[in-house]
Formats: sequence, C-alpha cells, structure tokens
Amino acid sequence: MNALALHYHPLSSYCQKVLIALDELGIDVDRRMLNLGDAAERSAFLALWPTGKMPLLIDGARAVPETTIIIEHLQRHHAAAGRALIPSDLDQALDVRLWDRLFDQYVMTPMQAFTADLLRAEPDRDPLIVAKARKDLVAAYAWLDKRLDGRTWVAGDAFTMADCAAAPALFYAVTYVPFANEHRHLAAYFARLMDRPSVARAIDHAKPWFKFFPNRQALDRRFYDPAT
Ligand SMILES: N[C@@H](CCC(=O)N[C@@H](CS)C(=O)NCC(=O)O)C(=O)O
Repeated sequence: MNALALHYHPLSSYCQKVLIALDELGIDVDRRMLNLGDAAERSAFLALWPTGKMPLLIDGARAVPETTIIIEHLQRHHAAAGRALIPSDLDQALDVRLWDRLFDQYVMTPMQAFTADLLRAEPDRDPLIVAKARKDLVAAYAWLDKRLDGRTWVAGDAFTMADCAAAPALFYAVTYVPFANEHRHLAAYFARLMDRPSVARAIDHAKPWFKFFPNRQALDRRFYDPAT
C-alpha cells in the first residue's frame, strides 16, 4: 500500500489543483474518493480534518491539509528527480506563492460563491452575493490580463504551483463570467492551461462527474456533452 493517500473528489476545483501538482511532480498516491454528501463519510472525514475541506493528503501518520501546504509538502518530500513547482530561488518562490494566493483568494473564492449559490434552494439564493462574486471576477480578470501580457505562465518562465491553482479556478470561473474580448492575454493563457497534459488529465478524470456541476450547461462542449 502506498504511504501517500489523497482524500478528494474529481469535480472539486481545489482537489484538481493538487491532482495537477501530483502529475507534474511525478508522484503516485492512493486516491480515496470522498462523498461529503454522505453523513457517515463526512463525520469520518471531520475526524481526520475538522474544517471538513478537501483535499486532504495523508502521509504515513501525518495529515496534510490545505492545497498550497500539500503541494509544498509533496515537492519537499516526494517529488521525482528534476521536478519542481516552486523554484529554489527564494524571491522567485515568493512570487509563485503570491500568485497561488491571488488565484485562490480572488478567482477560486468568487467562483465558489457562484457554485454555492446555485446549490442552495431557490428561495435561499442571494443576488447580492452573486453580484459581488461577479464584480470580483471581472476585477481579477482585468489585472490578470495585464500580468499575463508577454508571459507564458503566471509566475516565472516555468509552469508552477500558481498555474496549478489557476487552471481549475479559471476552468469553472469562465462558466459564470466569460472573458471579455479585450482579455486576450488571459484567454491565451487559459488555452495554454487547458492544453497542458496534467491539466487535461485532471479535467478528463472529472468528466463523468460534470453532470453534477450545477452550471454544467455553460461548460465548453469539449469538456461536457449534455447528451452523455
Ligand atoms: N483553502 C482550502 C480550500 C478547500 C476547499 O474549499 N475545498 C472545497 C472543495 S473545492 C470543499 O471541501 N468543500 C466542501 C465543504 O465546504 O463542505 C484549500 O486550499 O485546501
């Protein structure tokens, strides 16, 4: 049995962030599919990690939560030779951590607010929360587009942890707020992300589950065919 296990769900954007990182770092884990909708599974998971947020990495006796910490841990202890998502140069590493944080806080968070709203019963939906999430995404797209002018990846020359965060965040975000025509650099970056084999594999792995994504009708037909 592999000492490394990941509690996760293929549809979850934060879980995809770690799946992409595992693939990039050349690391195998036992994948333990988690159904938080099941009361028994939820309470067993809460006993492992009390925030109840996935993914959670188990490394021997150690539980490692929070995607950014998981990726740092994986790189430090388990990465295949020559693979890295956080550069050894300290200033470059700070830049990667900054852009990882920015994607989590300002793209993942509003994107999740849209999804959470759709998952609520109709009378409990809140147009103010959705309007704020839309405003935050529109603002983020504008500064991301500037940042990506002349860049292949968001932090440095190589694909990094920040790009692992970016791919699933943008994948779902564009279903709620598509890029404006002027966001050429961001749109080109998004296309590069979707072509990256590790990202394509994480999305492929999620495909059987997209029918449960509440905004599935807005997914690109490349990824989801409503007839299936
Ligand atoms: N800051 C956390 C966020 C993780 C997170 O929001 N996970 C979502 C799935 S994408 C989750 O577990 N949602 C279940 C819930 O809130 O009950 C991280 O980086 O790991």
